[in-house]
Amino acid sequence: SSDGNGNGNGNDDDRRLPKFRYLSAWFCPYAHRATLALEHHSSRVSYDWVEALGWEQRPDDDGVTGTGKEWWYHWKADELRRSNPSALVPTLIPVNDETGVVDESEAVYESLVTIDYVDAVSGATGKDKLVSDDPYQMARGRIWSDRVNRECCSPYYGVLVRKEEDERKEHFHKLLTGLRAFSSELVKTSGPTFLPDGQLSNVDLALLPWAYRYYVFEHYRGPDYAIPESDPELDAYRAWYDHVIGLDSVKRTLPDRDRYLDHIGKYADSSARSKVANAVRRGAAAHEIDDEVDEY
Ligand SMILES: N[C@@H](CCC(=O)N[C@@H](CS)C(=O)NCC(=O)O)C(=O)O
Repeated sequence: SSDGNGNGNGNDDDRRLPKFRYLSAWFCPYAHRATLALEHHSSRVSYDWVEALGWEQRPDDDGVTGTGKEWWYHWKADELRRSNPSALVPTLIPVNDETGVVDESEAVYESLVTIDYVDAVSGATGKDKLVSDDPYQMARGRIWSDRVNRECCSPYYGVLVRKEEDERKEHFHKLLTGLRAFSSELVKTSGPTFLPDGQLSNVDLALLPWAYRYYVFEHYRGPDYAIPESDPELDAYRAWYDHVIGLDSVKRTLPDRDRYLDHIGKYADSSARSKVANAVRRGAAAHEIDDEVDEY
């Protein structure tokens, strides 16, 4: 299993492990959540990475972008269209261990759901779990994965896709407010992770792909869009970031920074066409994709 990006667990002796075809895209932060869960549990689940989405440039005949170039998703694997009604990555398709039969009728998608699902099938126990056994912590984790998704992940696209400076600023401030809220929530536990005692969780994995990608703001939007280095309200967030980004299971999932910068430039100059980009252009949030309206 390989995506050309160093991912894939390459586990040969995996006959007894739950197995998946993992429909992904190297650049996609939503898919990155699933990758992080799969790699956290790499000794307990097995997967074949399938690069299922890519870019293709098409001419901007109608002058839609104002940039003279328009980019569309290059292609989507047929497998992705068949198995996920929204045809989005990440999508996990179970493979029968004994027969090798691929069961597309039991595909699992929506990145936040894939984390919990991988955790459940992994059979992990105790502190290895990404979803706490403790009912309060489980509920708190659900509240906060949704919240970071809305407040720290979705505004990322507003900063990049919106064309007016005041709109970009508004999304950036929303994101900083979300990060400060997350930071003060972190202080409630012993840290540095969201759950007590350094246990990694679905909340950490929900935010991490975007936290890793915030560097693109400064490049495309200037120094005012850097996440402040010395803001006491972000101290816990900083400690959290330094910890999670250094974990071995995380390090092997990180896309190359320059390659990603180039990729996301298509959002930053508004020439990208995708469901997320289209939703954000019409003024909706990235978590509010509408399959009918945002189809391209
Ligand atoms: N809500 C979805 C969003 C996933 C998503 O938007 N993935 C993008 C790639 S980053 C995609 O598949 N885009 C294809 C398209 O826009 O049609 C999730 O959390 O999994």
